Amino acid sequence: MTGTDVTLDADVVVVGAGMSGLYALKVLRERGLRVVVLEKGAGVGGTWYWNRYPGARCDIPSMEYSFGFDPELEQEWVWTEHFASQPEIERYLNHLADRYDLRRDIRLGCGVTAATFDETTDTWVFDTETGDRLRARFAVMATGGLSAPNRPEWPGIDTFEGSIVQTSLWPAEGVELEGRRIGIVGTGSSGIQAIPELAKVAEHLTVFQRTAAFSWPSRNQPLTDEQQAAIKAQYRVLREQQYASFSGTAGTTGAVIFAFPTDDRRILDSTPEEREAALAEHGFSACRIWADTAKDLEANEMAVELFREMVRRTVKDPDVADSLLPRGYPLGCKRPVLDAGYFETFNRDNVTLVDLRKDPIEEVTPSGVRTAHRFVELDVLVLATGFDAMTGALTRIDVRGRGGRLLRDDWAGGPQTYLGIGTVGYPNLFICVGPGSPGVLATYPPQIELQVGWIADFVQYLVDHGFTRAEADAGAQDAWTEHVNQVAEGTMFTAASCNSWYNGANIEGKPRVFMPYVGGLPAYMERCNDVAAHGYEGFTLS
Ligand code: N01
Repeated sequence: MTGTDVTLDADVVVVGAGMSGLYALKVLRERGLRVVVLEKGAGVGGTWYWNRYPGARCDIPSMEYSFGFDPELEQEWVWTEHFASQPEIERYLNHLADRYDLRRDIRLGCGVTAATFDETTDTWVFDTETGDRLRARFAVMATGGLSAPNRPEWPGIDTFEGSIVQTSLWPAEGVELEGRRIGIVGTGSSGIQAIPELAKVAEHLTVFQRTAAFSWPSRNQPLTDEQQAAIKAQYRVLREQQYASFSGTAGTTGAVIFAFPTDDRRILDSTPEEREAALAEHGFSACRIWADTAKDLEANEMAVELFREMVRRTVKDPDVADSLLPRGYPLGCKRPVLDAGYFETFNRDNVTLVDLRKDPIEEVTPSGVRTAHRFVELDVLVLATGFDAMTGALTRIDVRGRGGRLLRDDWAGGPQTYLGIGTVGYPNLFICVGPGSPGVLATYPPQIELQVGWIADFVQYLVDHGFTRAEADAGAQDAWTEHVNQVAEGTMFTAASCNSWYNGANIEGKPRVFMPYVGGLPAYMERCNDVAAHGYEGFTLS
């Protein structure tokens, strides 16, 4: 059997039916290709299917966190808030699946356990949890950047007799929370969104915090008909602004979120009166208006002090406030968080903060959590403990390339990609919004339209030209990886004190490598388009 006479179940298997997978199916099918999507979940939506914890919502304005490929769709769809909630986004993605007749090619409850490249036929063989086995020419990995949950392994965790739930695996049937003693571990975006909602229903909520976070009030509001109509009247212009913007977001359509530097005011040159005036005018955002905080650690620390001051002014108990002050890492190192009354929640009588830096978790027992200094009885333990980001979803699958090599082993020292899309040793496998692409740093729908659209063009090119194999070159991959590292150098993302999921520091044993491309979406797509214009240089086609 050769590359051309093998029997295929599909031309392309797409792994994952989140935003990338749905869009990949649509555009690959439009190119006349037979596509099958294999999805682990019982529904479509990816992130927006799994993360249904109380308070889950997007922190990108809904009018921009949506696809622009179909002007009719964007005119018809009605968003109800500036920042859409999880149920609304899940409905939107289900609507997409119906509107574009995608479901007939999606197999739900069909998680991929292994993908193996067959060198004799230049095809991929996919094994699934259901025992199904499929063969396709191309693998499009739409597995998501934040989809491999991180579950801590405290002693006794499996003995807990109450409900233990992970925010990113929240059961569709819900969790009994009303009047319960709830504990939550983790104060990243997920925890910070869940905490105010859990506090409203819990008999008592105990927040176990390891690292105090930066979070800003989202000022979310309903989106009025007038606001929506005004945006829709100029939607094409807005989309073009998004595609051309650094982070895929025009940022003109949401509630007022952040202040940004608008001039060259330096905090290092500011007077105490000027900083006080900034606090009075901008509140929590006062730390963000200065031009010198992005690369200068001393300036950054002064800005962080403004943030801390706002926490002290908001949280009534000085000891609790002190524990909530971010320390030891710079502003801008981690993904900013938007909240709805997060710091105010610690003024409630039914909320307790446990500062794990002073009082670490020692074990979980059948009835609660024991720390060094106390025992907290719980009915429900919520884990908002994050993800093995950017690589975890891929390395948890047994992906075997040429010569039986395993992706997990090849990436043991950190991910290596060409354009974030291809990786040496794994021909015909293309990664959506992967490490080495803007990925988690740019708004997904516009980024996906551009990047997954590029992948679809590439696949079409290969088919049209009769190529059965495309693999990234080692030289091109090394040069790209070096470029990705070089662009991130000197930013707060790579500061020595920055421990984040962007660089793998949140997962024990994970190599510390900064993973996304911080050069911005336009520079990234320019490079991808240039590669395409030169016959996909950097890939060997045969
Ligand atoms: O995860 P995180 P997340 N013991 O990794 C703590 C996107 N998102 O799910 O910082 C005790 O940020 C950990 O502590 P530390 C968004 O891109 C978006 O909240 O490692 N604590 C941290 O506090 C976001 O950045 C939206 O010391 C432990 C927390 O758990 C990304 O997803 C909403 C621990 C994990 O925070 C990830 O956010 C939600 C342990 N063993 C998510 N292990 C919106 O659009 C971990 N922690 C708004």
